[in-house]
Amino acid sequence: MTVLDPPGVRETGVTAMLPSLEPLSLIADLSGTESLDASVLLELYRQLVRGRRYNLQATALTKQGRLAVYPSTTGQEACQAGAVLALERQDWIFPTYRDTMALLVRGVDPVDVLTLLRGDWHNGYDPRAHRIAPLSTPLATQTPHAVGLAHAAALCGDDLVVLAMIGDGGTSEGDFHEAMNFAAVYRAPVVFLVQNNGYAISVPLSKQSAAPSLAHKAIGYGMPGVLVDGNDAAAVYHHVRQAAEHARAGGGPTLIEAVTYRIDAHTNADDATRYRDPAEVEFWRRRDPVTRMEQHLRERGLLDDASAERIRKEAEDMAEDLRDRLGADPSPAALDLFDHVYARPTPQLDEQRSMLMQELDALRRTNSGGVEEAGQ
Ligand SMILES: Cc1ncc(C[n+]2csc(CCOP(=O)(O)OP(=O)(O)O)c2C)c(N)n1
Repeated sequence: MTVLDPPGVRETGVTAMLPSLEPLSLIADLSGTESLDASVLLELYRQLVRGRRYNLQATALTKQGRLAVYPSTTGQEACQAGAVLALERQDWIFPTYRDTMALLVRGVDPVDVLTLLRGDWHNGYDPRAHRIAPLSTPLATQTPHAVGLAHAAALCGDDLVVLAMIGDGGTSEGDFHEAMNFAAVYRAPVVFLVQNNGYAISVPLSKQSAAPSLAHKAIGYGMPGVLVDGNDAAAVYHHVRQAAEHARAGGGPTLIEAVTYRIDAHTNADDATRYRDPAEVEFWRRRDPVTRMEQHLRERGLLDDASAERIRKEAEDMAEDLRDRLGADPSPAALDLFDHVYARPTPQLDEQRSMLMQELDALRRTNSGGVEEAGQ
């Protein structure tokens, strides 16, 4: 596979000021990824195809009014698949709103993945069962949580690593800096994965950070920083796995910057043509992570037409099932509102619950029809 050109590092002369043993490794060769098992590469490809189809389907559902909001990862699938497949089953993931494909790769039901973005239940999946924290909409708040869980696990002697996912814009938040510092000082078993997709909504990276790369930020905290081609699933897999093994062995955290691109708008509520040049989008389309992996597998004789078709069909079936099940309108019961506030309801909540119950009963008596269902 080819590496990214350009690698995303600006020539600012800052590199010259780094200590000679600077911990940043610029990923400019293929070492490590070439030795990956064929089964790993094929699974990466399967997840890329599935993720791309899921992105298309979720975007279509927003247009049909079936999904309130969807932050697409079209173009970023290699980061999502590579990072999650590199983890062990017991490892935790702390995702942002954009990382729904990561949940899919972990095995969460696609409908449950989208529940929050549909404006339905507050969280569609059980975080403990899947070892995935809720999707975080406030930027970077998930990073100190990720470090806290990792540090607690280390104190308890639990063998687990935490993947803290964040966007390039999120790295400007105070929470991110506190999380990085705490993780480095306590050698918490965390892998910070920054998906640098070039923009924080309409704000380009050049207005976000003056650092030569986001991976360089690791240096100030005293942890290794790695800059990786985020459109190369094998490279992301390899480097996240290395960082996770380093953390698992007690080596502490690593910051990985995966350079990628958000092909779609920020969400369905955004018009990216107002701030992006079509030529730039075209540049990145030519570096599509799905076609790159397919080409690589075909060149190595690891993929033929029949297996490509089988993988495509599996992704199509997933999309059809998602369409069918998300097409049904949810019918939440009004009183469930009170069931998920506190483990033990407060007297005030009990009082409000019975008030609502009485109102619904009264409505039901005067209007024996549609309202009755809402109160079920
Ligand atoms: C604390 C906070 N401030 C502002 C916002 C509004 N906001 C939502 S997404 C976003 C851009 C984030 O960009 P980035 O971190 O690069 O992630 P991306 O959306 O590109 O994946 C902003 C500013 C927010 N959600 N939380």
